[in-house]
Amino acid sequence: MATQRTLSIIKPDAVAKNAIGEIISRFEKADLQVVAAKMLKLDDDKAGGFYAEHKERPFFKDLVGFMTSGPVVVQVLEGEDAIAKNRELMGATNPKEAAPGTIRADFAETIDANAVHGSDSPESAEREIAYFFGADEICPR
Ligand code: IDP
Repeated sequence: MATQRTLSIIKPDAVAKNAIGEIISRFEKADLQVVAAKMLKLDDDKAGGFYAEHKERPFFKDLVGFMTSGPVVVQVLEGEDAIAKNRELMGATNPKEAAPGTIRADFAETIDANAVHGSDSPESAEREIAYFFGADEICPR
């Protein structure tokens, strides 16, 4: 499997719990390197555009409300099989169904405030990374 990049977001609930370091530590221990990172307070347009594919879903308004409720940390992670590896570290979307030891199992309680986002395919990784970072903000080792 080739080296990939994926977009990770530490969501407002995990930032509020002071869990930024513990979550990033899990990425690093799994051999994912942070090659770009910044803290942002999203507005409705930025959060809504990011989740545009969910626009018609009943939870869209709540999702945007949650993602704008406090600062987030967005990062580009790089490594072997980074997209699937990050999804594995994150656990299932619903923390109640997330495997023990995953980020969502350990840091989240509900599906609407589930600690982290991670790209789910190479196509979404490419779109999502470009949504938050210019090429000059990414620093491969
Ligand atoms: P993912 O984050 O695991 O990729 P998606 O299905 O892409 O999951 O959903 C995006 C986000 O929308 C989820 O992380 C979660 O915060 C929120 N979400 C998904 N399904 C529901 C739901 O049924 N109720 C409330 N929020 C939801």
